[in-house]
Amino acid sequence: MTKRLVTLAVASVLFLGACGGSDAGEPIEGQDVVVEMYDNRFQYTEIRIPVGGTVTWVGAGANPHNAVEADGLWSTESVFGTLEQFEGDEALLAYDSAGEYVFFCTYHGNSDGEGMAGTLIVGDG
Ligand SMILES: [Cu+2]
Repeated sequence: MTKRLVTLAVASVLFLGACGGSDAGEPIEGQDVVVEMYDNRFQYTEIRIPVGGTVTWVGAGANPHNAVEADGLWSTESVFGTLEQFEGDEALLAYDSAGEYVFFCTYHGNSDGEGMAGTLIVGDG
């Protein structure tokens, strides 16, 4: 009985640690990356993928969100059909050109990389 209670307590601490919002701004790197769009920030603000890699942009908040490249080179609208992605909505984009791209949410950020925004680095940038 005692042992079980201790296990539950540890699990609770881990759960709080994962959901405490301390992951804001952490970088992520991978071939196929999933990035949740919270109210009102991106799960990751620095994303690195190889040329040919993908990012799945997932709505994960009560507000509508999107990811738009600062110069309009790509956006989740192109595959999702609208700039309004809500909780559970997914837009998968493949990136075939190396580059360093600033992206932002048109509702909660701007093309200067302020507010809900981040940087995607494809290949060597
Ligand atoms: Cu947003």
